[in-house]
Amino acid sequence: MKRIHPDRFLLWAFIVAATAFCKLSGPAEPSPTGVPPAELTKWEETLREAGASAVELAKFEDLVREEPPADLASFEEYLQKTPPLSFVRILRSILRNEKEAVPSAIFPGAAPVMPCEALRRVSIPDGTIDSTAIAASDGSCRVTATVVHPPAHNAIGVFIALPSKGWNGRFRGTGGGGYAGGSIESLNVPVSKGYAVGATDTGNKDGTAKFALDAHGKPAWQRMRENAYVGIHDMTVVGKALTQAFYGKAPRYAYFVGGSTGGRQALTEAQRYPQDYDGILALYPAIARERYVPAQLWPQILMREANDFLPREKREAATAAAVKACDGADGVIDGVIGDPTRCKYDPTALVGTKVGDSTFTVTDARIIRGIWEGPRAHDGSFLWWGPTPGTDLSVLTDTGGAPPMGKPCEEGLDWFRYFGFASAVPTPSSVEMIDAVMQWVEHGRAPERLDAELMGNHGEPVRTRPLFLYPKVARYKGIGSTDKAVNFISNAQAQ
Ligand SMILES: [Ca+2]
Repeated sequence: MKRIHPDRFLLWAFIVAATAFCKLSGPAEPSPTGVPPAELTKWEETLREAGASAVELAKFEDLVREEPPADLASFEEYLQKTPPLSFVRILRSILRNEKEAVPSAIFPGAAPVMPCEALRRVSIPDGTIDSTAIAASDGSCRVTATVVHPPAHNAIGVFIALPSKGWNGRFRGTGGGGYAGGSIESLNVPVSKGYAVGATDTGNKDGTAKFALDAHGKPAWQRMRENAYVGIHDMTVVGKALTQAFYGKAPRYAYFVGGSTGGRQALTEAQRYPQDYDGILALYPAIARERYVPAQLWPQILMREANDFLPREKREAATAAAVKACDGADGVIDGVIGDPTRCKYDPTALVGTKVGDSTFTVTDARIIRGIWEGPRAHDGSFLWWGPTPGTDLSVLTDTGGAPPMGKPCEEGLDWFRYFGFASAVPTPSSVEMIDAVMQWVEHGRAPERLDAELMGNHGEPVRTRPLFLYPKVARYKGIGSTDKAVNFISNAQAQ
């Protein structure tokens, strides 16, 4: 089974998606079976130079240690292709998410009403309990179950963790990443915060896309449905039943938290099984895969059709010009465009400018405009969105060699790199967002704003910035540090 470290949705999704993408263009390299100590030291030295602290390096070692040997090749490839600073930011994000608070107990003093092993006898719809065990690491009761549905009878694995003490009265479902439905590892952080928590492999045991075809190469529709939404619902039903049996009380609230594939699972849960959860946090949902994955190739198509492969200097010049033109619209010149969707900069302004060894041409400007606009059909109709002006285009439009040629595989890798951490833009932590969802569900207070943070070299925020409900955006008050959220208001307040 594909393993995912808790709160590693992003990192994991990058690796799987990048690997899957690259496999389109060439055969995979065989996997090594471990990381030699000298190599590990080399990686750590690189990360230290990029500003990683001792705590962050320790977390990195944990990640490497927990990575199954079969996945190390893609992990290594990811490390080599990711700018070290981006990887350090991922480590910071993981550490930040582990700081989630323990919510107040809804049933103070609630305790198990039966031993963990007695859960073997609980009956669950369409399934069986396979095992129960007390986890040595945290003392929680761990249950594995299998759910099957006719006519295919695929085995959907369900993993549940129940705190032996300090249950906070809530159930939490967790989602997956890439093609994997979820993993046992994602139980660890929530159960340590007192949640009864569940995960599922959705029947996709190896975490690849192979499940989509049957042994005869035909679409395996039932397995696809189980991976898409049935498995998450099954996990939720089983998780709630076991929680009720173990504590003698149903959970008062249920939450689902997922990012990437987990974010897509979160949205589809809300649509198909609205009774399952009281609150759902859908982080960076990877929806419409059949459109966004091909859309990554659009810049390469534009360059190939024009036979004009833009060197890095031209892409960077266009990005820098867009940032320069639109940066101030949010009231502060800080290299961040507050609302890039409203940036209407036209790169035609660069035509004739000397960039590196060449001159920016009309064709270059047309390609940049087309990239920002996004894929369009032959008749000009909309297919998908492009990256907004100001996006680092090196990530989407990679070229190499002399004369320069397109590098689609790199582009695919970099797309995922871009979505995560390639920029210096502050992001809200999932910890804060989970709290916002709980405040909304349990106290009826919907979030008006979230405070985003950019983490510094020692794990504390170096820049905070409010995020408002769209279409509101943050505006600088004009006084005080531009690195402090308190000095920003929404554009609606400013008017
Ligand atoms: Ca700005």
